[in-house]
Amino acid sequence: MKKNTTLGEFIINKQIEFQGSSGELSRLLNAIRLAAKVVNYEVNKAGLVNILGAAGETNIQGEQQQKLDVYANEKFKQTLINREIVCGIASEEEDEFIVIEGGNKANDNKYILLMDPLDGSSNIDVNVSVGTIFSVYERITPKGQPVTIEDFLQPGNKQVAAGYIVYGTSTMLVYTTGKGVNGFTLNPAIGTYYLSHPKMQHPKMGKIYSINEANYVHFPQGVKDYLKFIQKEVEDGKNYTSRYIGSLVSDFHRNMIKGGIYIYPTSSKNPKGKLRLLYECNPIAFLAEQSGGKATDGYQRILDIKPTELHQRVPFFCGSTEMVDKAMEFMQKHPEDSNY
Ligand code: AHM
Ligand code: MG
Repeated sequence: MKKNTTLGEFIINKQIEFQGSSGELSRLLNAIRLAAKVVNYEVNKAGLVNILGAAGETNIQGEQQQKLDVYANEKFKQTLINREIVCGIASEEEDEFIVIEGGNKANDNKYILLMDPLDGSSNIDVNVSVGTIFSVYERITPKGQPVTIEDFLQPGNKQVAAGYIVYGTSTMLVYTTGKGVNGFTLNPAIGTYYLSHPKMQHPKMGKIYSINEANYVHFPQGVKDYLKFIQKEVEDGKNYTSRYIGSLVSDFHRNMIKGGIYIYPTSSKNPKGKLRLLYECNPIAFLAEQSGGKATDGYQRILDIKPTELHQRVPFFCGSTEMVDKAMEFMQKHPEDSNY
């Protein structure tokens, strides 16, 4: 496909490739594209208006919500609900999943969507990139009925589509429908996304490692040993560099382009890890694999984990295949840490 293809054109062209497609997924992607533009506009002017700071609410994980988290959550929800495009939504900012009714038609919709509307939101105050992450599944419950928790607790290998928007120096929308990963950059002057990164490929090996090393003493032995291994490699003249933004989408996006590993392990502070399986790790893992990378919990493939809770946390090792394999070698020497 031509490099200056717009996201709208791309979605239409891709729909033609799916024989007998009803266009529902295309409409869903278009709704995300629209909501992302509105959120982007708001995120961009965050420093100009008095919109920063905590909204005074606490989400289910006991974290203070920033105003823009709430805004992004509402925008995505509103767009999807108004367009009657999905039958259910789950969000990091909502304790329970949302059943979309609004007449029989909505209940006939095929897809559910899970999202982290504004990930890395603690970075907003300091003008550092944040992102939206989304994950799409086909419903399990029959059409015409309200969705249930069963629809949301599907393993990541059942995802139909996943992606993120990174609100960075440029705003990009990156997504997959299981046929590779493509990245689109927003031209803010005209509000159009252009295909800027076709068929994104995760380098098999990289130089970057991304981990919050301040938690070192709390890490499992396998992670400590992997970090010691990197230090030894550096001593031997190999080239590594540590890069950690603390904004998963940005850290992953950079590593996918340049090659690297992102690790958020279990720790005595976060015994199950910090990141959420359903709307952070699964979509990122799908993108990682679709671009030739790898994502595990240190022992097993993220996409094969059968979720048990909506807001479940999981340790996350993601990025260049050879680096993830190496980290897993160290983890596997400590099988006791796989029972988190
Ligand atoms: P959030 O969903 O509350 O924003 O938390 C998720 C973020 C990730 O984007 C990031 O990689 C991680 O938390 C950083 O955590 P830490 O500050 O503990 O290193
Ligand atoms: Mg998050």
